[in-house]
Amino acid sequence: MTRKPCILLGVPVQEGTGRLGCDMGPSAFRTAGLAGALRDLGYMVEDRGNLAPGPTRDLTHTNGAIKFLPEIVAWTKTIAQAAYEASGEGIPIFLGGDHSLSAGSMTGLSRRAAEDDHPLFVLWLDSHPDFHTLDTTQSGNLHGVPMAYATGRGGFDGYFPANPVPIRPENVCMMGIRSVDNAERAALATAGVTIHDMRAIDENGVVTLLKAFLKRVAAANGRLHVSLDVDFIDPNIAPGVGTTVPGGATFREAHLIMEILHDSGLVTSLDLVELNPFLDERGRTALLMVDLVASLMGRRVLDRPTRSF
Ligand code: NNH
Ligand code: MN
Ligand code: MN
Ligand code: MN
Repeated sequence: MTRKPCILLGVPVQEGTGRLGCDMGPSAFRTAGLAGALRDLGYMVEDRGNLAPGPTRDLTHTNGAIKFLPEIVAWTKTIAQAAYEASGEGIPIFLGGDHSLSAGSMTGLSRRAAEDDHPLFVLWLDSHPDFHTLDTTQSGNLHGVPMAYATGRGGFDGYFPANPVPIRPENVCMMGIRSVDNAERAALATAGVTIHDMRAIDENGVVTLLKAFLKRVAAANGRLHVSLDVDFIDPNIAPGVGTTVPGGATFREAHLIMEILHDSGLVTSLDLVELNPFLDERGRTALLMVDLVASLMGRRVLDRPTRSF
């Protein structure tokens, strides 16, 4: 069986968060052994090093809270192009960097998927929906907007690059949500995005919720992008992130999600975001993330027949 190569793309963007440190994320993923873990599973791995943003242009917005708009716009352009190119060659894995990088990855991947006649679906694993527009963000941190941009919500025109193939909100499933701002809550009420907050996970378990979504992806012959924000996981086991939110996914829930995703055979790309090595403890968050990627890509405890989902 020939498998597609894994293409590692470092994205040391940190201007989308309120604090420094995410620029060291790609380096920490490499130090934690990501490429080796993938090679051990039999993948060809091509590490393309780190991307760099293009030139910035002056941009001002009426929402004075917004921080680093020119920088994030420049990054988004670069990342979208890299995502478009890499997804034609293999399985792109974006090593963040803060979650603003997903504005670029999702739009580039969606463009590629549409050209290949597949709809793009997104599994969003995060404590936050990141569904602010430029007009509604109050923190001004642009890691809070990528999902709104990628799904084609208004207000990005003239600032962010054109998004040629907006992702259908119906094709997005969020899990782990437990911190939502008022403007996001209002927008999500009618957007059509599937949202499983922590309560839904507690009441139903991750298996039922995830399998229902994967069935939809398979039925639509879709491609599946997974966007994994470190703060999806409980901060007790994943402290290396700027925005810790208590009550997150356990080690077992996170691994189970990864294993089921692998069994589905649907995942075609991955974002690993918000790792802040400066806040980590002896690399444990980076190592946990690498472990989760290994499960997603096929590491298993025992051989078992691949179960349908
Ligand atoms: N919703 C908040 C904001 O927009 C927090 C976003 N922070 C994240 N997102 N870490 O995943 O500022
Ligand atoms: Mn996020
Ligand atoms: Mn095809
Ligand atoms: Mn988050």
